[in-house]
Formats: sequence, C-alpha cells, structure tokens
Amino acid sequence: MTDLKATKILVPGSINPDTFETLKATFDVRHLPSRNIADLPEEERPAILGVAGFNNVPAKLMDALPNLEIVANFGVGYDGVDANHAASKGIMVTNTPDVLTEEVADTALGLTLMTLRDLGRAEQYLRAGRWESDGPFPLTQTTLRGRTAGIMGLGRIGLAIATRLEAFGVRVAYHNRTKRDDVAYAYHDTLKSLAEAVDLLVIAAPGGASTDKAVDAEVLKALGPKGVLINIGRGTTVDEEALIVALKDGTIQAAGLDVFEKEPKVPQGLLDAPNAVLLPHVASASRHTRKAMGDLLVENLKLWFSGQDVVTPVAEVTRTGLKRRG
Ligand code: A2R
Repeated sequence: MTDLKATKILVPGSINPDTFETLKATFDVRHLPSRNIADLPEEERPAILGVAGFNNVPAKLMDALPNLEIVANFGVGYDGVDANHAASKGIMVTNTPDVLTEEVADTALGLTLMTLRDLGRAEQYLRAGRWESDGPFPLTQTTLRGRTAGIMGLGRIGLAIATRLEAFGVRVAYHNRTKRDDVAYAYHDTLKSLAEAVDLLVIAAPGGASTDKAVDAEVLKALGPKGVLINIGRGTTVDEEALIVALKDGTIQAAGLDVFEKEPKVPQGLLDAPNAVLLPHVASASRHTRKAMGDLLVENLKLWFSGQDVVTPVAEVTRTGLKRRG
C-alpha cells in the first residue's frame, strides 16, 4: 500500500481552490504556477508520479517526468491533454465526466434563452434606469418558440440538453460521427445537413483535431439568416473569423458562446457584435459542481496509487487495456 502523503503530485498552473486544498491534504503536492515544465528543476522531476491538471498537460510535460504514472484531468474535456501520447507511454489519464453533465446542460439552456430573448441587455436596461425613463424594453427579434434545435455531440451533455429542449417544446435533431440507436431524434450524418435542417445549432462535442473549426463558413451559411449558434463545447470547434463575418453580414442571426479558441482572449470582432452573447467559460462553474469534479479527480488519484481501478479513465487509455497501477 502506497503512502499517499509521500506521493508527489504536480499541479501545473491553477486549479479549483477547494481541489487544491484536498490535493495538498492527501498527497505531497508540488505546485508549478507557470505551467512551464522548464521551471521545474531537473532534480525534482523523477519524484513526480502524478499530475493533476486543468486541461493543460501536453506531451512535452509528460516527457519531462520520467516516472509519471497518471494524469488526472479536472474537467470532462481533455483536448489539452495529449491522451494518445500518454497511452503510448502507458500513462493513465482520467477525466471528470457525468458529475458536470446537468450543470453544463442547465447553463446551455440559460445561454440559449439569454441569446434568444436578450436577457443580459434587458437587465442592463433596467439597472440603467431606462425602464422608467424610456419605457418598456424593446421586443426581441428572436424567440425559442417554434424553433428546431440541432445538437452536435449528442453524448452525456448533448443528451441532457436535448431532454431540456424537449421539455421546452423544441424539436431536436443531432449529428454525431455515429448514429445512436437509443434515441428517437432525427440523425444527420454531416454537420452541414444538420445545420440546414435546424435554426438553433448547439455545439456540445469535444475539442481536438476531429472537430477543429467544424463550424465553418459553409455550416454557418447552411444554418441561415434565422439561425442561432450556441457553443458550450470548445471554442476550437468554431471558425471564429467566419463566425464574426456571419454575425456581421446576417448570414446567421445570433450566437451565444461560453467557449473561445484562445481563452481568456476573446476576439474584438465578437466583443463588437451586438448579436452575440458571450460568457467566460462558466458552464460547469458552480461551487457545487466544481467540488464534485475535484472530488472525482482526487478519487481517481487515490484509487490509482492504491493499486485499484480508477473510476473514469479516458477512452484512449482504456483501449490499451491499462486499468490500474501495474
Ligand atoms: O461522434 P461520436 O459518435 O463519438 O459521438 C460523440 C460526439 N462527437 C462528435 N460529433 C461529431 N463530430 C465529431 N468529430 C465528434 N467527436 C465526438 O460528441 C458524443 O456523442 C459526443 C461527446 O459526448 P461524451 O463523450 O459523452 O462527452 P460529454 O460528457 O457529453 O462532454 C462533451 C464535451 C466535452 O468534451 C467538453 O469539451 C465539453 O463537452 O464540456
């Protein structure tokens, strides 16, 4: 049985403060605020057995740690962790699915309603005293009523969004690489075909090479002048330059975005777009859900270093058969 308190875990960059405290109480934590592995002295590297990161573990960091056994990622999306590289080296990678699904789906609906009913601007209007001085807030040009939604990425989160949209009386269709046989929603085998069929396109797919700039000028054109784009997946899935143009010239009607390509930088063209609602990547960011994510991350590390199966290994390592500390 490993002495967890003597097990060295590297935390590159920042992580949820509650999780950081739990990690420090459980393991021997080495914090690397810069995230730059070059700032970790060579002589400290062999002692590091695990990394607890927030989607920020590239191959270079793994390669610098000769005895690294596990990367525990905070978040379900791990496009910033080179999981294929980890798998090729026999390094375990875990993420934190399920515990954030409902929160992210709730936020997706909130962002959708903010975008369609201009709720953010309506609140600013009231606070600026304009209700009294100028009269009622102008009627919104857009509504959820009568829309058909298309979900790109009908996985755990996508399905939770779909069931909410259904409860709101909205028809749902979807695009995945593979058709699901456990849902009755209309399936489209291309994103373009989905975009053509709907006027509310919700992105809930992972980031990474297979979705990079998938929502491009062609897809936006297919979505059309009454179309609205919502993205709570990853910013890299949308071609932001094409989106800025599409919002400006009326190719689509509006967009609600919680994620951006180069967070926390948001392109000026989006900041300037009156028909875009922009949130600072808050979909899972409640104290409740971030705690649940942190608890799952710590649980995975504890199980690994106790020689047991981790709870939530990612698909890349599962395929190698790696399950527990060997
Ligand atoms: O494509 P499939 O059949 O593997 O379905 C997955 C779909 N998906 C894609 N759809 C279209 N084009 C792609 N290149 C593509 N890659 C994956 O996304 C699956 O239905 C869905 C992902 O679902 P889950 O793995 O259950 O992930 P979860 O928990 O719903 O989270 C989704 C993403 C995270 O990766 C974060 O980026 C974000 O939501 O927070």
